[in-house]
Amino acid sequence: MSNKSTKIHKSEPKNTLLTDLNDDLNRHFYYTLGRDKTEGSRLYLYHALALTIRDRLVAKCRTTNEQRAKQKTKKAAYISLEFLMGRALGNAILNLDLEQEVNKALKQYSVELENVSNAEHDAGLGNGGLGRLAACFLDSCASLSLPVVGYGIRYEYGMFNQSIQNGYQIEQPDNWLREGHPWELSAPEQSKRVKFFGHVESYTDKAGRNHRVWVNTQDVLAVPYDVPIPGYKNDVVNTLRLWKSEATDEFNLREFNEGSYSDAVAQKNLAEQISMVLYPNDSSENGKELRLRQQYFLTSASLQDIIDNWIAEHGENFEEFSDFNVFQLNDTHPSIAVAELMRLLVDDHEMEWDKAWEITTSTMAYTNHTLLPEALERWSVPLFERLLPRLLEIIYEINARFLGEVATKWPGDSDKQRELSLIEEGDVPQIRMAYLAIVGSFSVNGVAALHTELLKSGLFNTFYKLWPEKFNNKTNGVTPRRWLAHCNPNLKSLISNYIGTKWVSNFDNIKSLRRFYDDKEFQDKWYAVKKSNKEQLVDLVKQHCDVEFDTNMLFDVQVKRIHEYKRQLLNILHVIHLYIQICKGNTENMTPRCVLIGGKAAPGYHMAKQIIKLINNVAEVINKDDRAKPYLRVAFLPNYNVTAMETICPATDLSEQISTAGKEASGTGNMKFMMNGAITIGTLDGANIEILESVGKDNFFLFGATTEEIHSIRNNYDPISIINNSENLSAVFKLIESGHFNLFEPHIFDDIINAVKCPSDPWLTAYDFDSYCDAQSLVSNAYQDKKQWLRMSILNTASSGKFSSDRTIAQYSDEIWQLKSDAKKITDKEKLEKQHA
Ligand code: 26Q
Repeated sequence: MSNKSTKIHKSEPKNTLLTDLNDDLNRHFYYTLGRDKTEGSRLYLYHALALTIRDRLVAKCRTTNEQRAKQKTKKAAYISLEFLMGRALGNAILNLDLEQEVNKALKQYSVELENVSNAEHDAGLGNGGLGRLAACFLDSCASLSLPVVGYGIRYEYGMFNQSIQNGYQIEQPDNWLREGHPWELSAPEQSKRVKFFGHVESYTDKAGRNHRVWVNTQDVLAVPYDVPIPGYKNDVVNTLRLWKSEATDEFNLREFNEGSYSDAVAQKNLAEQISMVLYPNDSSENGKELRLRQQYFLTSASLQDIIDNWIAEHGENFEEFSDFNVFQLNDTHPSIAVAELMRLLVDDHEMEWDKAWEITTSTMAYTNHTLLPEALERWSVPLFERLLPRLLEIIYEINARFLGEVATKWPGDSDKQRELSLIEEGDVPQIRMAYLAIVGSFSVNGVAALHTELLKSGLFNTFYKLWPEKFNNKTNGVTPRRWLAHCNPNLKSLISNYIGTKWVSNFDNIKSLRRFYDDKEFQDKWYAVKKSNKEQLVDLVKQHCDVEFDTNMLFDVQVKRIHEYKRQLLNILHVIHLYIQICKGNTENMTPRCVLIGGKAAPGYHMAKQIIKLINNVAEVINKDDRAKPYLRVAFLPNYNVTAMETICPATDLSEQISTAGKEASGTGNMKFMMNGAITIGTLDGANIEILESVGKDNFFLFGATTEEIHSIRNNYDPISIINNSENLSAVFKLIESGHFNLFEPHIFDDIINAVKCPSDPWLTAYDFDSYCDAQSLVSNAYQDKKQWLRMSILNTASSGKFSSDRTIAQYSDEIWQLKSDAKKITDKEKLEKQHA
């Protein structure tokens, strides 16, 4: 799928051979896979259909690459340790506009597309928001016809599978490749070598120039696997290139020849370990050597790939390199790219330092995704020195020159030097990766308006003073193809019947729905769609949680990674509050609710795991209590993932976005729910603020302390007196402390209780409780006015235009990457071809 391979084959088969999808499906089923109808299992049909679709993707990918090679356009590389792609089949069928043909072809096998699609494993190569954002971005880049390549790691094991035993999270490996991955094509001939360990030597060449050489290294091979990324009905197919690590041949041979077979095998294992498993987003995993090896492996292989492609076209002339290339670093995870590009240019391509620095700082752009200081990556200098000795030298050199600049700006200010240095002093000095990313990039962006403001005024304030022009905001978005058109087909049809189909590729158009928010007939249809989506979720919850949800009740949903700042705890405290009201008989006028919570806790995150246990125990008590049944049902959905969200967000009435203000950089689940007509209950945090601005305060349930208030609250925060002064919260605590939810498991919730009661509780759970309950009663009242709720629901979808990742990517492209869309040229070319035919 790369440019190179397309040049070789002069007599490739004509695309026109791929006309009859039915024939292709049969051919792949009977011949490629060697099956016959009696063995027509779902899995084989899935594979046959995937190969059928893949053929079409490969053909379009080739045309896309050929066009771009001719046009010599600027390209962006989106470098990310995570791409949370989910399933590919349904998305590809939608984007290639093959729904009808596929349904027709499947008739002969007497199966529905949905059943075939269910055989696909999620590509779970990410933890959560950051990884899924990368996947939405790829969809938007292809749909906007932008030349963007994704670079990531082909993890053998993705995000762990979660099951629940006795209320506790159990992690199981996600062997997602076991049954084959039909979407990838490997290109071993384009493998790259990545160096590790060894040491650095110097020599002076004949011209008297000093060189540093990194020698005696242990090399690992990076083998590319390309995954096609189709644009929406535009014939563009971009590429996601995922690297797999393998041992180099001579590496094995050397050990083997020395008679040490087991050492050779051990070395091979060490090399293959690099792409073995995705790291969970877990503070206990910080500083792990294997993670640094993954980061360098991805970065080095990807930069080499881009430079090799450049040299194939331009030779060793890098004059125009930065006019044609830009790199977007998805958080600090690949930020070693700054030093690696310097190394490749200076050491391997013999460029002067200043010239190389000019290229680096005009091609690197960095996106920050967190405001939590503890989440900022640091690597110990001794580890770096052992693993990547040449890169450490380069970082020292970058730092020395940078601190020179700092001294010019703030002469004699040694505090500033210490504050901004890429190296943090201490017993074991640490490299501050975010600082390396800022110093080496021409653009630094946050992912929501508030987040960017907080970066500028807080975490990166001094850098902002030094280089205000680098800082910019790019509010996140999600792709309306997967998150509305694909996952909510009934709503897609309803919307299209009223406003036409343009909204799928131009999501601004969704605002035309506003005209119908008060239209009785439209409302009735809207209601019917939501109801049928809720039926699907009822089935899912029944199957995976063994809890009966009822479509007449309010579906109140919080699904996301489990983290204290996201405050699943606040949610469950409110559930307990409702339960107390039921037990007291205060049920007059109570709105019946089904509360669904789902998400994974990092394996080493004790508190998050305790919260899962509490949710499950509370659910068990409430669901067993007949008094609660008409009013309240609670379920914890195990193994929340992309595919589960595709059933959850179309069925949700109320979207819980309740993080402590100033902690959630953006959030993207909030956008998926909004698009599907859920109403948000949320704090003024991350992109919630922009959602509220778009939909208006009458269509959003706002509560909680603001970021500014939080600073002053912290100074004399006294949660115990807050609890004592709140009738509701003290009742909730009394019930938990009585052991009502852990009758035979004494003290298991003590940590949680103490955390909320602690004056230094960073998440201010007790502080926001009453305000949250007030907002929840407004929700309950609003839901009883069915017509009013429908109006709000329609207005939420109609106001979600801004939250399309197409808008986000257009801004990245215009304001950071400066790419040109090749949409028009490709269409023109196709027109010409058609004329010739
Ligand atoms: C770090 C060190 C070692 C191992 C793993 C990690 C690690 C891995 C993943 C650290 C962080 C992540 C992921 C972070 C993430 O998903 N952040 C979310 O990004 C979204 C997209 O911008 C935002 O919407 C969310 O607010 C933000 O939390």
